[in-house]
Amino acid sequence: MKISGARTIVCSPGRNFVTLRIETDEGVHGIGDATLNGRELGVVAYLDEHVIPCLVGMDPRRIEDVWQYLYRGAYWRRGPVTMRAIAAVDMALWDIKAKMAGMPLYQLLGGKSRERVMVYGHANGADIAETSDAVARYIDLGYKAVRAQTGIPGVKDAYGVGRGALYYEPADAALPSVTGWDTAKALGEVPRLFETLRARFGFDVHLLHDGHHRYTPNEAAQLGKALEPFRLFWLEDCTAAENPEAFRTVRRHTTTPLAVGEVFNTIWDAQTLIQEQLIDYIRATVLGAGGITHLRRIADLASLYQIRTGCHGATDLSPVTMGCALHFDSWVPNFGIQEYMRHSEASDEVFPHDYRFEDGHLICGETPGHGVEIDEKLAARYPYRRAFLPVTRLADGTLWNW
Ligand code: EZ4
Ligand code: CO
Repeated sequence: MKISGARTIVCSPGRNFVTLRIETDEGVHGIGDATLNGRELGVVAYLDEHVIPCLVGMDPRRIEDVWQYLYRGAYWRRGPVTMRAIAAVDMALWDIKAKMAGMPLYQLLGGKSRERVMVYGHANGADIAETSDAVARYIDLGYKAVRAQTGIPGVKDAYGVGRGALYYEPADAALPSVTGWDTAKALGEVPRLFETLRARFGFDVHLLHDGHHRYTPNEAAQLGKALEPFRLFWLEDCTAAENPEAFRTVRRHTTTPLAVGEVFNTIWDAQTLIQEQLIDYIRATVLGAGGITHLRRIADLASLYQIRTGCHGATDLSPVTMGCALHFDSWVPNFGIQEYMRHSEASDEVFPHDYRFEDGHLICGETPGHGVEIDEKLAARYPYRRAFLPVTRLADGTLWNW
């Protein structure tokens, strides 16, 4: 059996997506997601010029060998572009293998460890009252877990504050828009947000918060400590993780559970955080971290230390990644939670899928493969439009972590 061809498909049904379609000489095809928010065409060029020509003629059943070929064989390892290209190939090959087996993908991973996958939604508002109402809407929809972000008085567009109730996409402009930040104000406002939410909703709903790399280790420790009475499910990306040792400071000072890893590409990014038990949840994704083949290794390492998974699941990944993630989540023994930011209706139509939302959970389908396809005719109606993530500047003009 041979790979007879492959091509990238770029479309923008509400936002940009890069999709890889792999064909085989036996007529079975596979679909993978290669979307890198705000840098989409970098991955398209990498796939078209440097991956697809090598794939043609390879045996699509040798998923592991193809992975090693693209990772070791490139000499230039790791990085968001390379690892998303590898992830797209990996997703498509698992799709092909599962279709050939006539099984939903989770069966090939070892079968289901759970019936359904708990997800969390994104509640946000311009201030605490608005965010609190947004949390209420998610609870009404059946969500058991909600991430809450609030605007901060006097700060322009603090992280996570979107437009629209269920749909929030930060990559929204043809040139990066400029947002503001003020750590001192956030350290007062964020604990007030969670105090308000616990007073209104009690402790039965899981609450999460994303610091989006904005605090120094000491500030992150202060935030974690201040949030302890409100028993968060997790505090995400409380400080930047390029230097994983920074988390020793945070860990020493707070028992608030910590989650990190949506920007991680490989197991090496997560190694110190996991082995020193500096985090509680690893947020690496199928798309970001080299596909199912590699994410499985990260999850297995994490399982040795009782660290659980919490796959990134914002709209910057297509329903193809969400489909793969749900098969992975249904299998992975050390599952924690799955992020679920709803796609726009147009995105859902372009990517027909068989997973469904029910009572605060997502349930993967039984279709052979990962259960997600692309309607290319429809996709062609939504051409690519350049879109950047914002940048952040402090009041004095200093560029900060977005
Ligand atoms: O900012 O997906 O936890 N979720 C997040 C996301 C990211 C965007 C970047 O593309 O931090 O909202
Ligand atoms: Co995040």
